[in-house]
Formats: sequence, structure tokens, C-alpha cells
Amino acid sequence: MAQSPVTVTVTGAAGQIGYALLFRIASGQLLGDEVPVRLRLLEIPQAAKAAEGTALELEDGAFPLLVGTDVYDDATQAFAGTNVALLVGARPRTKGMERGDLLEANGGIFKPQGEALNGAAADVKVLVVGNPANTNALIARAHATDVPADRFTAMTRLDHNRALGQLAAKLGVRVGQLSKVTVWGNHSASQYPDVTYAEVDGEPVADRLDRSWITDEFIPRVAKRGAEIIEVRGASSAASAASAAIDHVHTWVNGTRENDWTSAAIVSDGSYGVPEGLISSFPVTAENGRFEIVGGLEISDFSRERIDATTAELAEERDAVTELGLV
Ligand code: NAX
Repeated sequence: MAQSPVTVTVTGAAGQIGYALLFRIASGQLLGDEVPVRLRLLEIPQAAKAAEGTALELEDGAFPLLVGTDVYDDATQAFAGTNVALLVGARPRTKGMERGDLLEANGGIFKPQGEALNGAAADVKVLVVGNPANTNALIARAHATDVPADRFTAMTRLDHNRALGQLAAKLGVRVGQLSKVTVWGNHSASQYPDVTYAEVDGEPVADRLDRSWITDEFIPRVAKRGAEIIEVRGASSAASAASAAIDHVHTWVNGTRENDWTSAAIVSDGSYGVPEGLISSFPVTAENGRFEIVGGLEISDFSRERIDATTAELAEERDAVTELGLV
């Protein structure tokens, strides 16, 4: 029997990540090459026409799995009955903007989108990409009272993929040979990319990596890679961010490899000293459409210090949006 179409809503659809993302979803890379997809593009009214243009191009792509594309400037309509919600559109920090202003401006986006997500399908999965991603996810979750907490995630898969890329280059192996790399915490420069448990072809590699490379090169390079891309490319990461969003949802739906894990920011259950309710990146496995935090990892003092620092930043952001009445 033919599978019924899955509805995927992408916000910020006319932006640069949206443009890189939509064609990959339409080609079947998000959910699998046998799953028909119906796309919904949500934009602000000023950018809806550009999104209409992308919808025309999607039609011209003649994607066998694409059932159709609709453009909206209203979140309630765009999320009604949706199965996968990719929240990419956000308010960037502009010159002179304080952190509080940024959080408030994004609260103005993610609060109503959270409310609108109450009308999504019972199985909805939400990925927040728009920055500050973890805290925007926290805001949306607080207002989507009908949606179970475990459906809210924020994207640290790009950081995870960046960590894999750097480690593979250092060891002279393919990314596919690597497993058990983790990114902890916030999608910000405070994140902690962790190679303590990393393996190549199932063999631990921590002993082959000297501490100064980890501390002085690997961690800062991964954590500040976004700035490096802007410096070199002249624009922020787009195709790699879209690729990571595809990976995140594909893993969530289809599961992680055996003897491996990935990184995703999910609602903390209190594991590893991360306060319950914070949306923080953990090592996670996925099975039957659910993420689960990898339990029982021994945390060294070196790691503890870094996990605590990024967790403290997330707690500060949560406190700031609580004060602003956004959660
Ligand atoms: P762009 O500025 O190219 O596009 C953003 C789009 O969002 C615009 O078309 C805008 O009209 C739309 N938008 C704004 N408010 C909206 C709303 N209320 N509803 C629907 N659409 C709305 O940004 P782009 O480069 O595509 O980046 C999008 C977001 O991803 C940014 O917040 C960016 O910081 C964030 N990123 C997150 C990453 C992550 O790993 N979590 C990495 C890449 C990226 O930096």
C-alpha cells in the first residue's frame, strides 16, 4: 500500500538555509526515499513572495516524492496537522542589539509559533535551527502545552558534524569510520565538543590525541567554526546547516547506527548534572522515533568543567527569558 504523505513545515523558507534545505527534503533525504512529502513554507509577509518563487522551483525539480508545496505567512495555518516542523526563521542579532533584546525579539517569533504547534499532528517532531536555538526551543516548548516535551529539539548536529570533520582530518580517516563523538550544551561558543569516547572502526582513539590539540585547536575550532565560515565565505553557514538539519531529523526518524550515538539538544531529564527542563545537547541514540540520552558515561574533571560552563550559559538564557515572561 502506498504510504500517505508526511507534512513538513519549514519556517524561514526564503532564507539561505531554507533554500538549501527544501530541495533536499523534496528529494527524499529527510525521511527516506519511499516517503511522499507535502511541503509547507512559512515566511513573514515581506518574504512570502520569495518563498512562492522557491515553490515554483520545487515544482520544476520534478521530485517524484513531492506531493505539493504551499506558502503561508500565518503560523497556525502552516503548522495545522504538520508532522515535522523545522523552525529555521529567526531574528538575527543586529548592530547595537543587547542579548536581552535578541531574546525578546525571538520570543516574539517562538512564542506564537509554539502556540500554533498545538495544532500540529499528534506525532509532530520539532527541530529549532534559528538562533539562539536552544532557548528558542525552550520558548516554543513552553507555549506548545499540548505537545509532549520530548518532541522539542534544537540543532547541535552541525556542531557534531563539524567535530567529526575535524577529527577525521586529524586522524586521516573517513568520517564514516568515526563514532561516539559528542557535543554537549549550548549551540554557542560555550559548547563542549568531546572526543573522550571517540572511536575509529570501533577502537578508542583518545590515547592518540594529545591534550593540547584537543584544548587549543579542536575545541575552539569547532566551537567557533560558525565565525570562521563567515570570515572565509562572507556569509554564514547555509548548506552545511541544512545538511545537519536533514541528518538530525533522518536520525530521529530512522535511528542511530549500532554502537554509535549522535548529538542533539533535547529536554534534559537531569542527566549529567544538566538541570531538568533545559534544552541542552547530549550524546543521544534514536530508536523508534525517540531520542534517548546515552547513560552511564564517566565524566572526567576536564569534561565536567566544560559541561558545567555551557550548562550555566543555558541556565542564564532560561532565566533571562523567564524574566521577560517568555516561558
Ligand atoms: P536568513 O536571514 O537567510 O533567513 C531567515 C529567514 O527567516 C528570512 O527569510 C526571514 O524572512 C525568515 N523569518 C524571520 N522571522 C520569521 C517568522 N516569524 N516566521 C517565518 N519566517 C521568518 O538566515 P539563515 O542563514 O537561513 O539562518 C536561519 C537561522 O539559522 C538563523 O537564526 C541562524 O543564526 C541560524 N543558524 C543555526 C545553526 C545551528 O546550528 N543551530 C547554524 C546555522 C545558522 O547560523
